[in-house]
Amino acid sequence: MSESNSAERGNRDEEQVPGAKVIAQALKTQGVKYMFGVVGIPVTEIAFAAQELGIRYVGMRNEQAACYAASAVGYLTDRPGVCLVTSGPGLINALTGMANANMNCWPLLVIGGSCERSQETMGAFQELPQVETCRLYSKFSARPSSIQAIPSIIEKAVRSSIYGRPGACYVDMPADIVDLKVNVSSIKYVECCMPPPVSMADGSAVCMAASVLRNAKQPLIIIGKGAAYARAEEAVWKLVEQCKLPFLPTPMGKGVIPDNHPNCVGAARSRALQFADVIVLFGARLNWILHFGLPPRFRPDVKFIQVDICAEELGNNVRPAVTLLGDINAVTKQLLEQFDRTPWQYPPESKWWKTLREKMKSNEAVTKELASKNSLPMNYFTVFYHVQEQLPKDCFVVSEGANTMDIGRTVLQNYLPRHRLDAGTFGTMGVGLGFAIAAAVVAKDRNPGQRVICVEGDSAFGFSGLEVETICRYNLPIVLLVVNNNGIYQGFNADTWKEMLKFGDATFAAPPLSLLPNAHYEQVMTAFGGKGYFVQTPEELQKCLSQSLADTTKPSLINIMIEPQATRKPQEFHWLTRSNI
Ligand SMILES: Cc1ncc(C[n+]2csc(CCOP(=O)(O)OP(=O)(O)O)c2C)c(N)n1
Ligand SMILES: [Mg+2]
Repeated sequence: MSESNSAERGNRDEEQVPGAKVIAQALKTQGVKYMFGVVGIPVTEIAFAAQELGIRYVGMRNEQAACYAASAVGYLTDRPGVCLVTSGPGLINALTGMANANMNCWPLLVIGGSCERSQETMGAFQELPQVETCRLYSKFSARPSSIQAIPSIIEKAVRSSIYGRPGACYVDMPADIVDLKVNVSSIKYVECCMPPPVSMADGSAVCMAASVLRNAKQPLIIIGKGAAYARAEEAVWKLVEQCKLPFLPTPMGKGVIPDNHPNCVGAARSRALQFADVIVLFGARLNWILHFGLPPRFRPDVKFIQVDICAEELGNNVRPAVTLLGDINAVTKQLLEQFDRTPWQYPPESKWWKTLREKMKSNEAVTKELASKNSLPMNYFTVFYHVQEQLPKDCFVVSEGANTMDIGRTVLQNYLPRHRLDAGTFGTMGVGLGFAIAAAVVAKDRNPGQRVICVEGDSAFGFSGLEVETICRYNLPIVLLVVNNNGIYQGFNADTWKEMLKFGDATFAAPPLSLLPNAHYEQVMTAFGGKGYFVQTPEELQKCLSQSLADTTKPSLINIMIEPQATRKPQEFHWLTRSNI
């Protein structure tokens, strides 16, 4: 080696790197592309360092929404988004997002700054036992023992978030580690973790599942968001068509096969669940959303074939007839092999199909009738009918609220997998704007021109309403619809509200469900330079929606006034509907 070369090498060894840069480089090495957060001591430098390395940083207005956004990126891209939060209250604000991600089985990596280690237990600024705090809401919660340990801890956190059943992970970064500078050469980056290994089900269980399905008299396929996450759309679609089976998506399973597919029995959901004798669950859990798989919503003798990535899920609440443990895409292909070898089709002229078709027809007729009512103020069905008319087929639909989400889900169609994001398994209000921001940021990168429609109840909107500023700051392609009934589930019109206040102070007189009548939520959007509309009639809604969709230069918010006492159509089963969340 020449003298000048060795001198150069010596200088490089002396080059110092701060912890913040090591963290950013380790994240980049693990394939992280998106970071959402709120900066503060000691994490601000991490956000700068991430941007320098080409990781997109989206500054949000509250850690809760930032965490929802990061988790949605995980679901959409199958690499965890990072939520960067400051110590103490910043981290605590992110806990709902971690819990929500874990409940939804979405990968997420939260990085929390924390106080200097030498000040722990002394009453340091924003001091909190953060690793312990996060343990309950994550798969993995740890702190690197030194700056040199950062790359391996981050690799482990990213890997844990996507391997097995995906979920939230937490890495704690004390201020002294973030700020410490060490020689570049003392840091060894760990190679990007391998993609999750693809596990397959036991061959004899696959044979048994095929045989149970062949003998079904009233079969049903249920497609959950686990199938969406596993990118199993092609295989599940093929199975449904090849075997001519009726299918039902769970809320976020919508779009794995398009909602307008002739085999979709979503419009006869209760009937399909109640009378199916064999049900294949593709990444759908028998939790409250599926009424625990128990009577009276299901037959007592229903045979479940459970396909899931997580062994601990198998057998929850009901003893399944067959369990297929493995990657949903790979296992569905195994099932397809069985039906390729010995072809089988469920007879399309069966009584079961007839029952389901009749029920769908009658349910659709009731929905249509409600939608066609032209009395004012509008009802939910009229609103969603007009929205559905204009919805671009490839748009993301984000939704939350009680009636708004429940009714909207039945009318608004999804045609693509992973294009519906809602309050999910945890029933969390406040996720909508964060999810919409995540979808819009990903869409900008992957599919420019794609729109995000975010359908919010007026209460749901309030939880993270100021993220409208974030939407405007980054000029994201989002159309926000606030379905405004002046309340939570139901509200009151301005006259009734005024009358009620005559009975005393609002803290006693106003029903807990009520919100301020005729609130002008659209002004939140105009305050930050976006387009805002206040609509009261179907014609105004049609016009403003087409203007909003046509204007790709600005986000917009349409505040849609509806009848405050409007509800769902009569239900066969009232208990444990989605409105109870
Ligand atoms: C974090 C959180 N807080 C409270 C609730 C209880 N909750 C369920 S739905 C809902 C809001 C429903 O009202 P809105 O969004 O206006 O929809 P609507 O039913 O009126 O259409 C609330 C507060 C919840 N699910 N999550
Ligand atoms: Mg409401």
